[in-house]
Amino acid sequence: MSSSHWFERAKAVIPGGVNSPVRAFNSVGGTPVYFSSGKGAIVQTEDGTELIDFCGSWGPLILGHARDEVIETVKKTAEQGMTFGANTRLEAEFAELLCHQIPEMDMVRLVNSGTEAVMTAIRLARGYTHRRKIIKFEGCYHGHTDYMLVAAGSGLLTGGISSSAGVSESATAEVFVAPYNDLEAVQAILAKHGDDIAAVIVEPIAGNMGLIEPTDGFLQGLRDAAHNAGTLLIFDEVINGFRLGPTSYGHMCGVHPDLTTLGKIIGGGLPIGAIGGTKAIMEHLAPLGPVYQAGTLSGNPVAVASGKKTIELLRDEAPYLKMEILGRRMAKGIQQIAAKKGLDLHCAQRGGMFTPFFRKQAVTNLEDSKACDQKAHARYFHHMLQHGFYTPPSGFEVAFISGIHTTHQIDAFLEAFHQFEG
Ligand code: KE4
Repeated sequence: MSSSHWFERAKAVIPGGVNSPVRAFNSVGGTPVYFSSGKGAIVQTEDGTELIDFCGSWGPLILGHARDEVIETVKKTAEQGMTFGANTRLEAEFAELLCHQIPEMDMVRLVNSGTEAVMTAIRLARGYTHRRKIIKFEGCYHGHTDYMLVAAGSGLLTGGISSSAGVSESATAEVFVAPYNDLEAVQAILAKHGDDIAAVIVEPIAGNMGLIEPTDGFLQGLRDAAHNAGTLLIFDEVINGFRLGPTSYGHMCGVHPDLTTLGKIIGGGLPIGAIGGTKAIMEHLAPLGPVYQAGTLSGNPVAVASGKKTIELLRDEAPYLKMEILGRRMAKGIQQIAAKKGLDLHCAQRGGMFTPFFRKQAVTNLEDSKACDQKAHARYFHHMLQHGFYTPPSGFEVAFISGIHTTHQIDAFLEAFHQFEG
């Protein structure tokens, strides 16, 4: 049965036929591709085709699909029992590993998604500071908690909406939004409302309006401004965590947030999220402290085993230089081909992450990203798909090169891109 067959069946019983809006191909058009299996960088589809995958399930698959050692440990763990709702040694071992890899984290609490991690981090910041208001950035996406759905990125941008119906005014009234990379805007908000701001939350490297890096001094500036205002700084590293090194981006760049949220990679492909921070803050979480948070499947052995094995492999193999080299080869190749063809395109890249922005100038914030030619992106997406390459079906996302992709696959991508006429 084909993708369109399954899409028609799904639409009858799942809203929009998808369990997450970005998969609906709304911004690129056409019928969403149904995957049937994956191994390494290759996926098979229900249409009997094979694709080289540069979406990687939106980030978790830094080791590629179905990495043998991860599958092995998941199978073995599951055979011992899927979940207990009681403590397991695995949770302690995984928490020790995460805190070892991210030295700024004294403690960590596991949850089941990035959204849950952010929701908990915000509640913890409010409980710890006894303040209410939050500062976030336009185009950053922090999951679908009510008050984070303001000028959010990812699927909201893809769907052309900047916030969601069903979110109460009171929830969003407590959120200030600043342009990404605009430190002065943050300083102005803190100057006026500082003593009521619980936290500033930011993606240290933005990945939900396409790939946008922080300008020099932006993150340190946020760190200093938050500290001076008695406000917590939260790095949402659901994408960035373990993406550029076997640790957090905060540890790598030397700007240490008060709280870090994690997800995606730390689950190795299974549902997971985490909040980590200093003991002084984290001990405000129940059952020790007054900030409540809970989850039936939080820290379940199967997801933890998958994540722990993934982090151990990243620690031991450190495929990061390889991903940087392949990422630069990709971005440089795309840039050179676009220039030859006279295409207005700027390819952002960091490590294994890249986004071809369909405009000439560099992109530093949401306004720039929205000014890109999304129709050209859609044509690029379908051209690459027809040539056997799966990239994120949205111009407001990041494509991922994993530790398993090869130079040959990058060159094959570039060869296909060379035939793209814009
Ligand atoms: P989840 O609840 O989807 O696990 O994580 C939410 C989240 C939080 N923070 C950041 C920085 C994120 O990027 C995300 C989720 N990322 C999107 C794609 N960029 C998930 C894809 C989807 O919504 O299907």
